[in-house]
Amino acid sequence: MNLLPVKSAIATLTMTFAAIVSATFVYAQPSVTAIAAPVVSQSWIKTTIPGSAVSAAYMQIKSAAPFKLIKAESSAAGIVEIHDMKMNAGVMEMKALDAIDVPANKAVALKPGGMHVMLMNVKKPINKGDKIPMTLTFEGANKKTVLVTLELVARESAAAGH
Ligand SMILES: [Cu+2]
Repeated sequence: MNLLPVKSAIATLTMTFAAIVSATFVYAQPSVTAIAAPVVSQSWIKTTIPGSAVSAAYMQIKSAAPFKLIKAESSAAGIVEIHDMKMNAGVMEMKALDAIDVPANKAVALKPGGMHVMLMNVKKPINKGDKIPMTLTFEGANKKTVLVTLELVARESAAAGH
């Protein structure tokens, strides 16, 4: 019999907690939708050269709010990294980047000879017209991340390297 008041106290607490949670949720909802995810266009991926298990993906990224591209993943490759290429003493050098800055309203181009998403340990040859899935993780100024999924169509590229 003594348990009854305790139980109802718990019930009251639970209800209060639920009210707080739903109030927060309602408040948070508009701010989540206010920051739109970056828009990726003109995306494509290079066909693999026979005997080679590397490829590179290119695209244009544009966003109304500042973001950083912090990660790229694809089920088609064992390793996916964000790379940049620079001429160093007459030699093209490639290096891994931690992130690519995407400023507000300024298109960022990943293109042959420049920044690219590098795929290594590609699981099977990528042929012309193949569709390769990719997921990009962008981090906003608020440190929240958004995922953008792509389907990259494979194209042959005359450009050497990546
Ligand atoms: Cu590379």
